[in-house]
Amino acid sequence: MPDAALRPANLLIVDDDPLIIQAIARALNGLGRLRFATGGREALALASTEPPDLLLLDAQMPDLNGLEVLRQLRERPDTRDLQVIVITSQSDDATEQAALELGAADFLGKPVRPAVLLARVRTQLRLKQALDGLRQQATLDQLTRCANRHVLMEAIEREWARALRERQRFSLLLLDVDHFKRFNDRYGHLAGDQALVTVAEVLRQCAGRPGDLAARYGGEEFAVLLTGADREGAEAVAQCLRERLAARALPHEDGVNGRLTVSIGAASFGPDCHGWSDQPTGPVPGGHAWSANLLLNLADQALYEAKRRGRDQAVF
Ligand code: GH3
Ligand code: MG
Ligand code: MG
Ligand code: MG
Repeated sequence: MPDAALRPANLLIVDDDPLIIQAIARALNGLGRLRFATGGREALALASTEPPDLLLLDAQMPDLNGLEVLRQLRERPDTRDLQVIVITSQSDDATEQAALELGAADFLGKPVRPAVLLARVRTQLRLKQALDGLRQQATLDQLTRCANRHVLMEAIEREWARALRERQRFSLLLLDVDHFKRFNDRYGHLAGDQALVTVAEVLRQCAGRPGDLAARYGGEEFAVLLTGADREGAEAVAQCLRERLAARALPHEDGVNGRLTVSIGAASFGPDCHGWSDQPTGPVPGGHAWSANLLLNLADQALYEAKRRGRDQAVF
């Protein structure tokens, strides 16, 4: 029976017996894209290159058994939260308990009963879909689809710790739309919202490398976190932002030169920075929250200076 509320899903079916894979695939036909693996190592590789919505995992496999696969998945950040159903011919309590303790969502015995399997898979996909929705709400800004402030703060803390550990540097740009109150006053709040969406699009275009993060910091302020970027790298991104926004040519009669513009303040952190050697390299009691605030403060001072110098510019 088709399930209108269920979006097409991405499923990974893992069993060392191709006949069982066939039987499972037949039962789940129509749910979306099905991928297959006949061993534990292949399963790990496929799951980390493209994490599926749901993994159906055979417990007994010669190369790497299912529970070991599950344990390794839980250790990797990109597959830590994978939804997994363990399927086994060895339906003893110890295996079931171990699977559940490793976070398996469900546990099924063989032989596979197609209708029951389908019902249980549908249940898990519904849960996954609901969870994805909640995750998006908790991490994305509704209007611009950029990461929200909470995600930004956590990312800065992570990046700071990594910079210390790997003796790397990173940069932060803080960006504020110029005379945006006047823009709203003249063109209306809806046009203002649309302008913010455009700024966010430009942000994503210029900060598109893996590790870059574009976030809405608040109101008409955005931030860009640039992994591994020094001052020159940050300057290049700031220039990209200002050029691409200029190319969109949003009129702003009460703005700078008749166009919607932004001011940018930048801050970097790296081994040559003042105070670097005083930084604790291990885990910090209470976390790294202070680091995010420190860097944001520095970027904010530079932003203030950009405003003071007449807006429509970046200060480093
Ligand atoms: P400055 O160049 O000094 O930054 O001037 P400004 O007018 O941009 O700064 P100010 O902080 O005075 O005003 C920010 C404005 O941004 C006021 C607020 O109504 C508007 N704003 C904040 N969030 C939103 C939003 O989500 N949508 C719209 N349309 N406007 C917003
Ligand atoms: Mg097997
Ligand atoms: Mg502002
Ligand atoms: Mg502003």
